[in-house]
Amino acid sequence: MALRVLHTADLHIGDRRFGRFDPALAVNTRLADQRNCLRHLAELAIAEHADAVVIAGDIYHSKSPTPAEEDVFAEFIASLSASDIHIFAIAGNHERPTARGRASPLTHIDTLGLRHFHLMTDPGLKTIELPAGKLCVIGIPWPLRRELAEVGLEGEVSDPATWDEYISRRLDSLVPQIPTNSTAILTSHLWTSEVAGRQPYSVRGEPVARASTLAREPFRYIALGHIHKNTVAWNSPPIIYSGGIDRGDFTEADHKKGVVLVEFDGAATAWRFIETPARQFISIEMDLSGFPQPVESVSERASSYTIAGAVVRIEVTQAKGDPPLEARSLRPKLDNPFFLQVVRKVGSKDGMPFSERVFTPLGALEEFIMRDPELAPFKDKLLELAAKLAEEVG
Ligand SMILES: [Mn+2]
Repeated sequence: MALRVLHTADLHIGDRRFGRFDPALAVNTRLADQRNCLRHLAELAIAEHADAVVIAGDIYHSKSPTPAEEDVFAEFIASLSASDIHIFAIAGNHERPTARGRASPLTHIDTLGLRHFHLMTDPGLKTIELPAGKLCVIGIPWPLRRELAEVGLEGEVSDPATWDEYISRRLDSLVPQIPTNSTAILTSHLWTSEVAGRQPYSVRGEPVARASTLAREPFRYIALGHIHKNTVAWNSPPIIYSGGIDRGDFTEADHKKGVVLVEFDGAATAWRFIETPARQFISIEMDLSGFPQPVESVSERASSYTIAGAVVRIEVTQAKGDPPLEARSLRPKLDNPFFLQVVRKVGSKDGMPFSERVFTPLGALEEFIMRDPELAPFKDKLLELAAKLAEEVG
């Protein structure tokens, strides 16, 4: 009988980027995207007869999620446990409190003592009995500086070797506790040097381990979180970042988002990536210098994309004196984008852009208000008051 585990991470429930504040529900519209992806994930786990779901950290986007955000995760836990699917979770950097003993957004769920919910707030190990055999999960949450001393380390956090040694010492004490005849998995939230080396920026003192440090006997699979792009860091045993389940920004426009379904059948480990219904992000760049009808030019180009329901960024370069491309004139010409962002670059005579955006003081205020979901519903009133104020001060 095969044992099946669904690996996910970086859910970032409560990430509000590219959403709008919905005054009726008092939530950001992106929360519905996160709920949608999680519902899809629960349905997938049930349809694929998963025994367990492993969440490798960053369930929430912040350490203090709102009640509506907590409800999205509660619904996920409820639908899995109702289908007898276990959930293993560790905290990522977004939700792990830096002070020992302080409650995380996951603490209260753990306190409920649900039979199917297994939280590892600190490095630890949990074993459950399943019809297909014993499943043992070692969890190492996002490592904190204060934990270095717990394993007798005083190294420099900017030195990757310090973090690698930290992970190694944690595994030295945890691995011998793995029960015999169990299928063992490691889950953690951190960089791996194999992946960090491919990044255009350094890991800046963040926790990092070598894949070879993680790839210990008897681990059959290593479920990682922190990198939002689905990435295979090591082949045997598989060390994989599932990546997030929804897109967060334009750097992920071309990434496939999804989860990893792992199957342990006897001595064999097989896995496959399954896509989630992530929000589409579309970025269109155009040089419209000297074009008399920028709205028409952009809407014509946009017609070759599926704009409906997408987060759309239009980046145009215009010449000084061109009729400025404005989002409010463009929006009605587009097929119902979920979010529209227009970025104008104005070129000088020699064609070199000298300014990213052109703002009047009130225009700048409007931009500021629209970026804040709490302020956005009161935009008109705030702008009216600001205009009065501007008049008064002359
Ligand atoms: Mn993270």
